[in-house]
Amino acid sequence: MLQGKTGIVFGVANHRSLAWFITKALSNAGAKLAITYQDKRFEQKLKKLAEEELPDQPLALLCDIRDDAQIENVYRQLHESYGRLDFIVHSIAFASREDLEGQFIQTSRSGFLLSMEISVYSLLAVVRPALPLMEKGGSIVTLSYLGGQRVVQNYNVMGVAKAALESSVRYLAADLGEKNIRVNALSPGPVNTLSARGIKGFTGFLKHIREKAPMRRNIEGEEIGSAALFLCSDLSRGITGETIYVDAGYHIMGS
Ligand code: 1JT
Repeated sequence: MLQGKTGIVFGVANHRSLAWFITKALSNAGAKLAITYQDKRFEQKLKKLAEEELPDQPLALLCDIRDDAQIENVYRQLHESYGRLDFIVHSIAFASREDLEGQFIQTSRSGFLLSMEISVYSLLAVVRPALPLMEKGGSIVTLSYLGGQRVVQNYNVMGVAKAALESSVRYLAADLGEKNIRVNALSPGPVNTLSARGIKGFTGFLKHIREKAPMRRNIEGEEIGSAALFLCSDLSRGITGETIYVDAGYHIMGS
């Protein structure tokens, strides 16, 4: 499905990362890939994981998305190795633990700004310098969550960030449509990742979703990988500015 295409996935932390499930799906579909990780501590583990689980070894690059120089460096290396770019997957978010419990109204200025910078601005920060490499068009995919559309207890500042992210998807889609670059979001149901772990009541939350969702189950990482593959491939060539739920139908329910 992606033979002859080149892409980059931002936000791989470990084998549970949604970015990792997406990387596997894209690699298995024949894409040439680069992956980025935030912290040098992840490097060895990720390289080993890539050797064990991917058919083709990706460029693995360090990238703190708060640093424009590191982003520039990533694209410089990508340009040298692959010469061009067809798709970008942005799977990056952050909020302080204390902002993901209690009341939204208690969110500090610094917590709010940090979450918005890392979870929202980073999308623009990784897309803008990629445009010269996307001369033949392309596909950009980011990861959202239902808490950006509805009030989901504890999601708090991340909900506000995801609302801004989904809006950013629409504005970017409008900006980039004439270059044949599409911009879309996936909105998965909750999955047990490093980000989710340690969130108060997360296990009970997964159970609640399982009981309410039309398909009576949670979502698996592979299903998010498949949806990302669709959005990165030409199968989705008529779709831009959209948020697609991958949640076993949970979001359609009223009660
Ligand atoms: C972040 C975290 C972004 C957890 C996230 C996230 N997007 C979805 N989740 C899972 C989740 C979290 C909560 C929730 C429901 C799902 C952790 C910090 C980094 C950013 O509340 C019901 C809190």
